[in-house]
Amino acid sequence: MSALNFENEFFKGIEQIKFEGPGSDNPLAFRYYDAERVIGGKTLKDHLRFAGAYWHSFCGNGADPFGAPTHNFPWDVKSEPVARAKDKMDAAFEFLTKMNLPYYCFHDLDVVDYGLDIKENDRRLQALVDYAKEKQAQTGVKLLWGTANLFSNPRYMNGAATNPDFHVLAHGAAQVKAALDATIALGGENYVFWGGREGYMSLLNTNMQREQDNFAKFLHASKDYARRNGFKGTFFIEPKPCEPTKHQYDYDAATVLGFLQKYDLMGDFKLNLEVNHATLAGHTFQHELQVAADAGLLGSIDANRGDYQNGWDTDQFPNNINELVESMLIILEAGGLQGGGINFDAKIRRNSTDPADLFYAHVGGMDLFARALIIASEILEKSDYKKIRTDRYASFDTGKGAEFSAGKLSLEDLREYAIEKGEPAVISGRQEYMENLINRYI
Ligand code: XUL
Ligand code: CO
Repeated sequence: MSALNFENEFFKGIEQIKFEGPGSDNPLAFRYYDAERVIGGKTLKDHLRFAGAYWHSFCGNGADPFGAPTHNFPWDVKSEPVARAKDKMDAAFEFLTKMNLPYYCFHDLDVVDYGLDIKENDRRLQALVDYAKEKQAQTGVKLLWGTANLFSNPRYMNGAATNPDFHVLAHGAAQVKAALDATIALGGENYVFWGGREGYMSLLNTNMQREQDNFAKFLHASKDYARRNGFKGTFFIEPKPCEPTKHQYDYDAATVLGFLQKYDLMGDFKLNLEVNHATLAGHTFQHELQVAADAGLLGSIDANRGDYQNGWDTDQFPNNINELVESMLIILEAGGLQGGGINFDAKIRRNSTDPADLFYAHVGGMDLFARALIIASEILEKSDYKKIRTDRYASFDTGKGAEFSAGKLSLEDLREYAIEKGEPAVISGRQEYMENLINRYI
């Protein structure tokens, strides 16, 4: 029996995960994630705002295109959908509590099975929202964001908001309405749109302009509905270049920035960036973070990692400290995530079949982010990292460079300057120096 009291306990024999410090060799303890430790005036808990992802951790059963489920969950046995969903929710809140995850995230279809009857689906979701309200009150766990799954049902095979058939789009809207109602009822802090099927498989049968216009109208209608019904949080678009659709409209951060500007959605929408989506788009995660930060759109993160040898979304748990230190540098310099947190959109491997595996995965991910945050904050405070980058652009701070930055020089003025000053000096970019600097602090 756990020290915590769970009536319907699923992870028996696993106690609440505690911080034991870097010297600990307990695989079920934190070595760096000391939730109340203060860094730069804020606790680690408040910086990181970790969330568990309902779909991977409580629904993902290990099935892949070549094989059957390997994760046979004890909460997934009852035949009546609402009763089975309540067992799953018991398991979810037990895990979140034992894991010290302050938040969770879900799609409508994660919490309860949907059929084809909209009103029946709404009734089922409402039953689980009522149940989740109790669970949130008992445990203090909060909803980071809700979303609607507009990609699994066969009707969405040609898209939801970008479907060429208006009738399908309306079904997507019904689902978003219910998911927004659920998010608002549960005090959800944000709402996510990930458009897995919003894009095209072939341009031969696609009117891209019309689909994107429809997508924007759909987002405006969703936003207006949510605002009318009291939603104060942020909407996030989650970019991904492909998979399942060959070309997704929300390709990457820069593409979404252009879309939000074109369709007048900048005030309400920010980005939820995912590591493995960035690498699929041919970018580093750091690149995506920087694009978002520079545009004031750095909202939230889906934490995971890809596999260097694979070209698809493997959604593995994070384990690359260099990648995360560089990421935390960008996040800290941007003043943190705007409204969001760090959601573990990651799944344990198909052959990780012990109940404890889910805990090891999250312990590793949370510790890595905490460690990266501590290191990045030290780099910013103690090293010449910021100064080197500032100094590199010093020529734009005074004299003609400053005049250029202020928009005061013409092309002819620039030519005159080049002639007057002659050939520029060779100045090193010092990349290896910077790489070593990061490694010194790790
Ligand atoms: C898929 C993905 C989604 C979104 C939510 O690649 O990341 O799980 O995070 O729909
Ligand atoms: Co994601």
